[in-house]
Amino acid sequence: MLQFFEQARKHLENDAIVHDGVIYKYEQLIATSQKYSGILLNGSSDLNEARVAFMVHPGFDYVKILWSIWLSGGVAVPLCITHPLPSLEYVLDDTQSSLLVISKEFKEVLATYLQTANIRVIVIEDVNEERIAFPASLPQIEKQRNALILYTSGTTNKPKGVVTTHINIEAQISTLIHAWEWTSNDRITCVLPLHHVHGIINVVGCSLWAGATCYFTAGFSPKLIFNLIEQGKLNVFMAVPTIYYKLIAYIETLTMDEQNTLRECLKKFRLMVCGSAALPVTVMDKWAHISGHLLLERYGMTELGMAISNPYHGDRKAGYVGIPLPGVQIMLADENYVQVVDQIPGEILVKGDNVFKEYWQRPEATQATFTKDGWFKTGDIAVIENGYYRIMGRQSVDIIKSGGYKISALEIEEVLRTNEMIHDCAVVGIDDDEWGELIVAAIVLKDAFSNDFNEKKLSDWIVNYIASYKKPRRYLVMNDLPRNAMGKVVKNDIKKMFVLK
Ligand code: MCA
Ligand code: AMP
Repeated sequence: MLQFFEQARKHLENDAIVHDGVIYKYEQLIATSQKYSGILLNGSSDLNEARVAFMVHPGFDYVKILWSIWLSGGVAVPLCITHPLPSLEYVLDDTQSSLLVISKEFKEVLATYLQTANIRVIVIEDVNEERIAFPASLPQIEKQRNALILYTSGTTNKPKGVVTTHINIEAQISTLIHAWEWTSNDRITCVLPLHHVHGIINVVGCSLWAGATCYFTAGFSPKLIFNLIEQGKLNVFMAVPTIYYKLIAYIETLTMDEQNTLRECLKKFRLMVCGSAALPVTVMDKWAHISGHLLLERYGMTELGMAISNPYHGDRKAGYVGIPLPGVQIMLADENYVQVVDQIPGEILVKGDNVFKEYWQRPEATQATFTKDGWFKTGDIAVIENGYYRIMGRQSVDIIKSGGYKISALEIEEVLRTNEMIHDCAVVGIDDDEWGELIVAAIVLKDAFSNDFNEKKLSDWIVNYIASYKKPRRYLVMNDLPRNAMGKVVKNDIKKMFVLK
């Protein structure tokens, strides 16, 4: 029996999920997931690692589908609910998913795909749960089997599927359960998207493993979050720095009385965590002033779950991500993968059960990302100072972190180059207080459009091909891109031009 299910069985009477005011107990979550496994299995005894894509709003439906995929032996492929069709098709084709589970409202965006694709489709609203029987039996799942494929952007133009096994997921969750002292009395709200690790593992995975309660609100809304907080519903909160920035901005619009009420409620929290991108010290300080809490910053990656964390008890140092989590081995290394000494920066290398298995059907990329000794190369640079790790940046200028999302500059450039107006382009991220980095693009126009550039038209066009969070927010029209003697675009010069602009 998979551990997540064993865990849930210990807490049958507890509230697992609260969604739109409806309470779902663990007992109900277990029963419904089992019933849905029967639907997915459709008479077979085991999905045998078939990829099952699902496009479902965060909430009870999302969790029941995820669990039913795992119970029936499938590999879960959560689709981003805001992606345009080309990005969805890319994931569906790349994973060769044979089954797709969707909420009714996503039929429209998938319409052209559904007309031609050879895939079994289940629309949740078309299933009458009352009338489904429990499957006669469920398969025995070995923990080394594949469990999840999440797509991550990197230094290639197309995102890669990160495959994690049940062993990996259990390691990623259990280290956080211990390190952050999760219990069944905890209550958290999920405000993050559920096609990435932060939401899936840290928030939903950990809370349901602990027998705690996870509240779902409709998307990210400071007002809804504070409503829950004021009602005393929550005692744990986790988010990316941009969300804390936005919550602070919202609080500053409230009256002093309202701020004081909120402060009293926030003081009662036991834990507030921040990560996925560097937490600016100014945000940490302001949040401490508002809430009385020093945010616990940690470092993670889709390929790893969480790897380094400030302590739950003890010093949480601003600007530092802490120390390695239990079960996670970290080494800082030079360009030859030789360990560097303290206070000398090096690339973060990681080993442990938490580390992913492979990039889906990309053996060369998988091989290239591990050293000969089996260390995973993160591409992030850090230094150890007084025992604490400080992230100094990334090796590649082509990886941008905006709003907590990892975004490939190359992927955006590839799309921009297909636009009729554009001859050449270079995408970079520039520092931004709210978003961490803001995506911007330097473009060289084709002659026919040199006097006729319409930024809005380009901006409206691009979201047909990439998610809106990947959209460049500013453009700079140039005659030529700056290049070095080898003819390579000098992206750091482009960054400076935007800052000066
Ligand atoms: C949206 N907008 C942006 C960006 N995104 N502007 C600049 N840069 C951006 N990146 C604009 C929109 O165009 C819109 O403006 C307005 O902001 C609101 O858009 P919306 O999509 O509604 O934004 P939101 O709901 O306010 O979203 C902000 C957000 C979201 C909640 C911070 O970005 C988010 O959920 N981020 C978390 C991503 C995440 O989970 N990352 C973890 C990856 P207009 O109205 O003018 O058009 S896992 C990971 O990194 C590892 C494992 C780890 O360590 O955790
Ligand atoms: P993702 O692939 O979306 O999981 O993003 C992982 C990347 O986010 C890491 O490789 C880091 O570059 C970055 N990251 C995560 N947490 C932090 C943090 N606390 N400080 C700085 N960067 C972070």
